[in-house]
Amino acid sequence: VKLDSHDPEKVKARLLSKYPPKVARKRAKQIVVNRVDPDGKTPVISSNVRTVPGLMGQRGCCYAGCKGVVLGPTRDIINITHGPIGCGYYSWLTRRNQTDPDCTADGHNFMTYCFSTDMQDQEIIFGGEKKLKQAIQEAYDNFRPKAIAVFSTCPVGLIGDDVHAVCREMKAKLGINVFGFSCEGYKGVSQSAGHHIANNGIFKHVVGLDDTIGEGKYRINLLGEYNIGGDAFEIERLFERCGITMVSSYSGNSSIDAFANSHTADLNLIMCHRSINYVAEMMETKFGVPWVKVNFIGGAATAKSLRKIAQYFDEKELTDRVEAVIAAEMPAVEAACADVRPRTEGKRAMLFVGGSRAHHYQELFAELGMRTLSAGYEFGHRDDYEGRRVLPDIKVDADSRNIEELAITPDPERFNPRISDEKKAELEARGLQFGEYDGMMPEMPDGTMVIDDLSQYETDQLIKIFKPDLFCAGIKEKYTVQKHGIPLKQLHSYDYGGPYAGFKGAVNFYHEIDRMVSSRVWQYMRAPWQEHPELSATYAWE
Ligand code: CFN
Ligand code: HCA
Repeated sequence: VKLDSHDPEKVKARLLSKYPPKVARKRAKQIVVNRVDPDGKTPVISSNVRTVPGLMGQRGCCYAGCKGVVLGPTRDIINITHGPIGCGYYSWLTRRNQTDPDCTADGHNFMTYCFSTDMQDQEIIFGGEKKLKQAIQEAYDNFRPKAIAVFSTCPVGLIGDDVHAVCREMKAKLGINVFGFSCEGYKGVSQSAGHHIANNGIFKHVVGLDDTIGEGKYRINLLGEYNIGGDAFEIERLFERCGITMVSSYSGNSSIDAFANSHTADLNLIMCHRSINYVAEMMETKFGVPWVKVNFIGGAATAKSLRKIAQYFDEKELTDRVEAVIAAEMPAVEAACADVRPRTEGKRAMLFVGGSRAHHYQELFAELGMRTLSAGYEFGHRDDYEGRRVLPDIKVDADSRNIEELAITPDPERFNPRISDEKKAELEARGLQFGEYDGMMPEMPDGTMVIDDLSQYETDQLIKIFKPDLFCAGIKEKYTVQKHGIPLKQLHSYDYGGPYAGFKGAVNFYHEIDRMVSSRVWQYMRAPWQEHPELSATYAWE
């Protein structure tokens, strides 16, 4: 399929032409024109590498990945940021992960608070452990939480505070679970390192603490779904209709008790692989819980994922119920799609976000008849791009050179393979894939530009060359893109919208995208520099 009149190789050359030779060489490996071989193999893309200093990138830090992303959405753990106040403030509800405090009897919901040690010069010079102890005590006295977690920011690692020793001491003193994370912002090359640290910590300190087998015939965990804009609520609604019991989510609207009990589930479903694959792998090794990849972004993807769950349990009762739910809910999705499609068909989008959404959301755009001209992750790894199956020997955790792998072995007392080898082979023969996920590139047409860790300069150039109908990214990109007269949809926070997951979410998304690409307002947009050319500037190297 020819995507556009532009030759992608020429576009690539143009993006690189203004960079100094060393930078151009590095970026050349991260800007790839896609080509999929008949066996599904794609070109190699360099990713999960340090951003070139001086390039304005989209990435966040290790602390953001650990505290903000993976553990932030849990409602009843008090998360204390040990560091200067800006770090806590930055991660205070900006991600729009929602909670339902009515879920637990005690009604604990600490998500609306921002807990921080507010580190000052005093602590930088004399050490911050004393202030951290006081903060933990104060949080305990005021809220009596079941658990307190401590997150380290850059200065903590630089001055050498031992947050783990403080946590052990306070755990013994208070008699509740207190645990710390060495997720200093500078670790690794992006938020991805923080995901790994969060996965390790929650597995080490919480998973497996409660062996009670709860109610429900079909018991699953939903991993890598953070309830942004209420996505997880919509997915849970579908689970309930189908008779599927969610033991724990990781970690949208989750609770410490659910994490502690999650190893008792029959199956792990992975939504965002990038952020949570480590927990899934560790749970499989230690307790024998298998995992399958799901995607609830898009009507067809949602139906497919529900069918995957039914296939795993392989019981007529569940299969019938899943089919009934799909039959009841799909018509509204199809009708909404048919309604907007005449206006969205043929429109062109670009998606640059995180580590999984730039892939997942392409399904929704395909349903709308829209083409993805170019896409990329901020911090995805090679396997997220190229697909795991074509990379059997890749060291998945290249980012995490300085992040300790937990040495996990089967738990002799509690290891319980949820499915026999014969049954697994039978299901595999019927098309259910265990422990597998698809990368972004095998599903994208030849000639698409796949760009890792996109820079602001490249964003401006892509927009000038392609003039896409829609650009999807985050808050840092939003206003510069809009000043080019191109609408920007935030695929992180969803702006003020959502949910976009599940059947109802797909309908919301169709309407939102219709509104954005059909609106004429962007054509009237005049950027300040167009009105007042005297304000225009040129790049130093031009
Ligand atoms: S909710 Fe997730 S879906 S967890 Fe991850 S890789 Fe971020 S916070 Mo922003 S929106 Fe984004 Fe993904 Fe997984 Fe979110 S695409 S960048 S670290 N992400
Ligand atoms: C993060 C969180 C973020 C930022 C979003 C954005 C999110 O990376 O620390 O840049 O708009 O989704 O909230 O990805």
